[in-house]
Amino acid sequence: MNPTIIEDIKARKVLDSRGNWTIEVDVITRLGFGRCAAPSGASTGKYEVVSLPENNVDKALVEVEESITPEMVGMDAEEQEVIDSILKEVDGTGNFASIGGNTAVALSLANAKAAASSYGLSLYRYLGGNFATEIPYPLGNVIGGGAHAVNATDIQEFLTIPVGAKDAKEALSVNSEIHKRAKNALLKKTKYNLGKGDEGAWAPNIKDEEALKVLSAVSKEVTGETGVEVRLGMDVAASELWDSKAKRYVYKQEGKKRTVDEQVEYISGLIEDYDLFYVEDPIQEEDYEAFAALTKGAKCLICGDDLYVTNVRRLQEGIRKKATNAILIKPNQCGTLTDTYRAVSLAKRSGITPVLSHRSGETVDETIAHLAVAFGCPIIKTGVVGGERIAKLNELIRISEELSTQRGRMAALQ
Ligand code: 2PG
Ligand code: MG
Repeated sequence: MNPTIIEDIKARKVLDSRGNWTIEVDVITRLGFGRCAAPSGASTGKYEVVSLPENNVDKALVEVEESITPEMVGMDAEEQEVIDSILKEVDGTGNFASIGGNTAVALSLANAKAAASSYGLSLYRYLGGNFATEIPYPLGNVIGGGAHAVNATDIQEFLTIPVGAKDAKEALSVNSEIHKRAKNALLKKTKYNLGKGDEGAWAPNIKDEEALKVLSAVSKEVTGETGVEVRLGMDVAASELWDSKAKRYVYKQEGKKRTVDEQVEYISGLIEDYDLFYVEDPIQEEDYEAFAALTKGAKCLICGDDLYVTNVRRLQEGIRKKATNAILIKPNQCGTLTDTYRAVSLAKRSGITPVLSHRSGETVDETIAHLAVAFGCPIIKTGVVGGERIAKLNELIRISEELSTQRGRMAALQ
């Protein structure tokens, strides 16, 4: 009896962290069960696969019931590539404009989880085998604005990564301590005028460099007390700042507009001044050349998110043009596990660091924690606080527990 044969599929709509409807899928195999809910972005890349908007989740449900379930039932969930190509065939548009990238990603990941569960395995172990050994460093959003908050910083995310942490628990506790202390520092700075953005980051109405100063001071304080080295990062989400007609990056808080060259210079200056470890989308999504100009001299990770949209062809172009040295990996940008894996493996083969990431609209779905471990991504970007963020972070704790039990067993055998 093959334990991974798909017996049934159920799709439903559930709420995400912004209170929008999203699609959740259950895949039931002979001996297993997998569930996954699709996330959604606010600062989405122009070249992502198409997500059916929230008021169209009902259409997605009909699609799953009428055209996808009849194709998938009876198939082997272990044949992930075949399942993913069926999703593309049923869709027929090349970018999931018909069934929705959100529908596709929920089905694709739920399928892998069902296959893993059929063998009694965790998803990271089923996908990563014996290569899945490392817990990624959490890159957490502490302060932010842009498309994720009203009237806050221009740059979307100011992040911390506890590079000196010895394990997952220490890493998580350092990031959350920084988040708590940043609140007090920002309350003073903003005269108690402080809210939170979509990802749980503090959303102050201050200039970007002020945010960097606060984050830097607070991180140093926490490092001083814990001994854990912490580095800073940012997601500029520059496509959101780019005015394509004026050909300028528009910073509202500063009242400044920057040309492409000025943008490269500005970001290089911030990298230098704040010893940044990580900078995502410092340049808008069409401009590989300016990305390359920045990456050339940068002593930090320059990561493409909207630039690549987890798309192998766009990554190939980036590699040819030496645009970045890191790529953000978001399964819902490409719609299938197979394509996600292809992007990660091309990146790794090419010396590009893959960073597994959440979206700003999330559920408590924990799948990306498993993908980061399975694919050997050294960094996971998934926020610091909020139920939908800690769902992934706490899963890392569980995975690390499992990994150390296994290491203990191996050691006992030697
Ligand atoms: C990003 C993400 C996640 P969104 O830009 O990297 O932080 O935001 O999901 O809104 O695209
Ligand atoms: Mg981004």
